Amino acid sequence: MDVLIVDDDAVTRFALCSALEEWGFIPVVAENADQALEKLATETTPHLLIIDWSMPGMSGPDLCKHIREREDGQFFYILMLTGKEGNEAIIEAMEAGADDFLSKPFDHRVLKVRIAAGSRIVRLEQTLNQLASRDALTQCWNRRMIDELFANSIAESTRKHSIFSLMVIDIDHFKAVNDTYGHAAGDNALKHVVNILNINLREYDQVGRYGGEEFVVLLPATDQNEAWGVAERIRSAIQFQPTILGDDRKIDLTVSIGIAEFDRNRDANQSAFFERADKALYTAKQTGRNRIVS
Ligand code: GH3
Ligand code: MG
Ligand code: MG
Ligand code: MG
Repeated sequence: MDVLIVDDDAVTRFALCSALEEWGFIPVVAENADQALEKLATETTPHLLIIDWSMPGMSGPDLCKHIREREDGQFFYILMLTGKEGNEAIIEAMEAGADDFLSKPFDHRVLKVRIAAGSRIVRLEQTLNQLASRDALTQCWNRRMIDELFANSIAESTRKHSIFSLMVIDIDHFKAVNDTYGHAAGDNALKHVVNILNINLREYDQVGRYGGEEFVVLLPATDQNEAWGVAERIRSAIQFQPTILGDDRKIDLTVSIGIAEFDRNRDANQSAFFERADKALYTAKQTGRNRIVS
């Protein structure tokens, strides 16, 4: 687990780094609040923070307030490690948003157990996040999360005038799969489909399970023609790569896909845009399945 150390004193930073490494953490260092905020904006955002009080520029308590006021909903566990001591300092630090408080000079064994307590909370938060955002069966985004990502994509596309396409995928005659092979085999087929989606999509495309056997894919920076190419790759991969069951039986599947490219002038809102892709999917079903319609 990454731990961000924010302290203007090089000796303290060095002591904390070596202690944290010894305890199995990965230390990330910042000399002031600005550097700390930069480190929090990176991809491997540390969620456990040790923050000094007195620093040039923004103080530790002000940095705590700043982090708590961010709107991105991320959780950070903050231990304030400071030369200050006494109840007034504890109250001020924790009112500013710190989760814990320790005075310098600190006892290494005390810091170790405090950090262990913080890392338990960070892990719990990560588990909760995972449960709240992922589909338990396939591990792709759940409906709540893909809806949120979808709203963000539309906002970004509107703001930046960037292109963005949407794909709605529904497995054909899936009820018959359950009826023929059983519900557990049907579950395996759903996982297999999500694997194929992940293999055939780019890293920044997002897959969500929208309903039982229906998936939504967000394709940033993709126009309708490119989306069609991606959809065709997926359609054909699913048709020609059956799910292999443990007893060597195979489940052949096909999917129908509706695609639409976001058009600010035409799509009044998120649901109007979704509606266009969903209508295309409906047409794909009506005209024979195992096909793409835009
Ligand atoms: P269509 O080609 O028109 O989409 O037909 P369909 O049979 O796929 O569609 P329908 O909506 O009638 O049936 C969907 C089926 O998906 C019914 C339901 O039992 C199955 N299903 C939904 N969620 C799950 C799941 O989590 N696991 C399994 N095994 N089956 C599921
Ligand atoms: Mg200091
Ligand atoms: Mg279906
Ligand atoms: Mg369906």
